[in-house]
Amino acid sequence: MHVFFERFLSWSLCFSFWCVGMANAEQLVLYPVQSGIVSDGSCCSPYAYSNSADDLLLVTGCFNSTYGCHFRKDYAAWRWDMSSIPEDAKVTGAAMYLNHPSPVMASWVDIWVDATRSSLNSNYVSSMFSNHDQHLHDVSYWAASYSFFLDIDMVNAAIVEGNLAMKLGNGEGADGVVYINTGDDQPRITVFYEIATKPCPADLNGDGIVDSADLGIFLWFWGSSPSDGDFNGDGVVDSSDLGVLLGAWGECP
Ligand SMILES: [Ca+2]
Ligand SMILES: [Ca+2]
Repeated sequence: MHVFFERFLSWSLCFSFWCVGMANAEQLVLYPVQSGIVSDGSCCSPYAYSNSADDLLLVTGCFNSTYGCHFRKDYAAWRWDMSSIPEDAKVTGAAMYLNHPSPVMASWVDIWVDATRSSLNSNYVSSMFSNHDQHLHDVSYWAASYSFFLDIDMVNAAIVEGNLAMKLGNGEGADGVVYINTGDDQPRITVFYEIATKPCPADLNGDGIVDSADLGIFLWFWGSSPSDGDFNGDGVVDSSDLGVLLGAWGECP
């Protein structure tokens, strides 16, 4: 309903001002498509652990415990598929949100984020130490959640590359297992973006003028639901859209 309202508002303005270029505001919440624990092999008292979602990762079941291995002995990593965001989207903001089942005192946590074409694997996750697009150093918090803004240039690159990856070093006080949550509690990205609307949508053949050629194309769409002829965005091409086309008759502004 919210998106419809924004589109309606956008189109209403479009009609009033002879279709100057407008943009529709959109947002998407993305959950990881791959995750796992990466061990550097130095944990002093490993716990057994397996994660069926991370078969490409080197999973050795090595966790910090409250009194065991501290100081970044293990790392958690995730990958998000960014392909659901259109490549022509103009990203206006993006945030990463980490959730924990209970408040966590986390100190000296390091976070590396990277736009990539790669799936997670041991070599790639290891390379993120020196090859990344954003690095949060010595993060500290005491809460059930933590969030931070993602670099917009990196998010744009990730949309082109196809993936965004994150690696998190446990630091001290934050047991690694708290980061590997499931379902809605997984680390998630909210991306805010805009999609530019066509300045002259009724010009269906793109020749700079709305005339009988466009009307012919439009009538071909009649009764169906192609987005090109559905000027008011209600999902069907009908007389309402015909009114828009006739109202825009003539040269495009
Ligand atoms: Ca035309
Ligand atoms: Ca319509």
